[in-house]
Amino acid sequence: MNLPEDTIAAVSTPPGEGGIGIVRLSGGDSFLIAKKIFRPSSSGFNPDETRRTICHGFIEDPSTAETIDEVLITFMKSPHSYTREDVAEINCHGGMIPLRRILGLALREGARLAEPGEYTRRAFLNGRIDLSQAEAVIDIIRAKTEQAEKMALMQLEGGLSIEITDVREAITGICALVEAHIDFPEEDLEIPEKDRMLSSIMEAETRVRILLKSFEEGRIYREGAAMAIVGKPNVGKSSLLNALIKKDRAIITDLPGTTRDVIEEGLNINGLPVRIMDTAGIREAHDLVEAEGVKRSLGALAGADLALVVFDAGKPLDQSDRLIMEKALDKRSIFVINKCDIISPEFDCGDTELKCSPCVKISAKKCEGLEDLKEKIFETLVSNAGAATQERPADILVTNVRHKRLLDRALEALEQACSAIGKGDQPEVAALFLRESLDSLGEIVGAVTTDDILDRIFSEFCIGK
Ligand SMILES: Nc1nc2c(ncn2[C@@H]2O[C@H](COP(=O)(O)OP(=O)(O)OP(=O)(O)O)[C@@H](O)[C@H]2O)c(=O)[nH]1
Ligand SMILES: [Mg+2]
Repeated sequence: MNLPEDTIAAVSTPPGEGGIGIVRLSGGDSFLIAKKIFRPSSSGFNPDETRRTICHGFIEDPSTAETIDEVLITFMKSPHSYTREDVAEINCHGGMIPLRRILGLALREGARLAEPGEYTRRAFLNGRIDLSQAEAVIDIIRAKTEQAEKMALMQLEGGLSIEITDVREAITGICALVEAHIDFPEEDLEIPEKDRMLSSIMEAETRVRILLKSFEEGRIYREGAAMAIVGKPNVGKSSLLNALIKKDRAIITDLPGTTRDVIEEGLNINGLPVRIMDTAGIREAHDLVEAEGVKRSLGALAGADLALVVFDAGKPLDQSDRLIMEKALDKRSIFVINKCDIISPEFDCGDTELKCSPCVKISAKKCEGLEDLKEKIFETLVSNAGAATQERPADILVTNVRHKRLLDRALEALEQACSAIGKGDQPEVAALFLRESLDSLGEIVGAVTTDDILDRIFSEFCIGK
């Protein structure tokens, strides 16, 4: 990897009209280029003398002396900038024309157009942040929920990097021990030493497993959740869908077996994107179409993060209800007792079977109890997702798929190293696996990396970041 030498420029604000637009220059010549196209409004302007300074003035085309725009320029001297290089940020009016013309002048005076993510790539190459922190920058820009943004910010603050670096150091120590034995093949490992190695590797495995678990916990915030409404026919599933999305989306009739297909709609619950699926009532099908509908209901249930199992309070619980409870047994579910406006004296809300999951009483028809239900949905879906646990502080959190894959690989390699030592294989074998785990973990923070990996990561950024 070569350290960058040239000076780059790009528009760093999104396209379209805005109050302010920013053209950003970074690199050794950025002050020089900015000064060529800038006429300061007061004398005594010398950005080279301070770490950071803001100057007011005008952008002028040096070849024609035409004024392009009135601007403020922030000059940040290396290393006191985002990229650790000299950076000049030109704040102009936020229209396409001034932005394009100022960028054009910067390019004409010697800058090169920045590639996507190149500023952040430079911040990484110049050692200001590591790779996982650079990736957190993309996640912050793309976050769709407040919680996802909070998680990415924690990653930017470096908790994950410190943990990974720490685990790598521990593995390096074990690796040194194992490699010491490569030079003395005739000496077998002594039992206590072997046990010590094994327990150190297992300790590293545990730390990697904790990180992997945090990825699963945070998934809902990144991707949203899928929620299936299931129950026997006519309990009010479609009525519930319509009530939740406040639209007359699904057909409602008093004939059991009205819904035949899975009907999907999106809903935002406290900032969490939830895909709701209304499904066909589950029962012994009466015809081919209904049979297919029931199959799809079960498919939707299987793929959902949460099941709303709906019961009709107008009738006592029966065998069909129990069958559906059973099918949802291995799912996170909420029992929804619907039609509470016409609750039958035979319906027992205190039924022990209803105690297996959180239970909410509603009337879909009268739109009652829906706020309670939404609260419960949110609670159940995100119960402590990403929060600190006994084994993990809140700021050590894996949110990125690339990191998850590398952690999977590292864990597998550690397990193989353990088994090689356990079986009494040549120490070279264990050393090889330990090195592999070190490399995988190193790729997360960028300690081990190639231009290829960097290209792939930074191509996901927008230009100007
Ligand atoms: N009184 C009362 N009736 C309701 C309530 N919710 C739904 N219903 C009625 O129950 C009947 C069935 O409602 P749907 O929403 O079609 O029930 P479903 O579970 O989707 O039925 P299928 O699609 O056939 O499985 C309709 O007549 C609704 O008006 C409620 O909260 N109170
Ligand atoms: Mg229906």
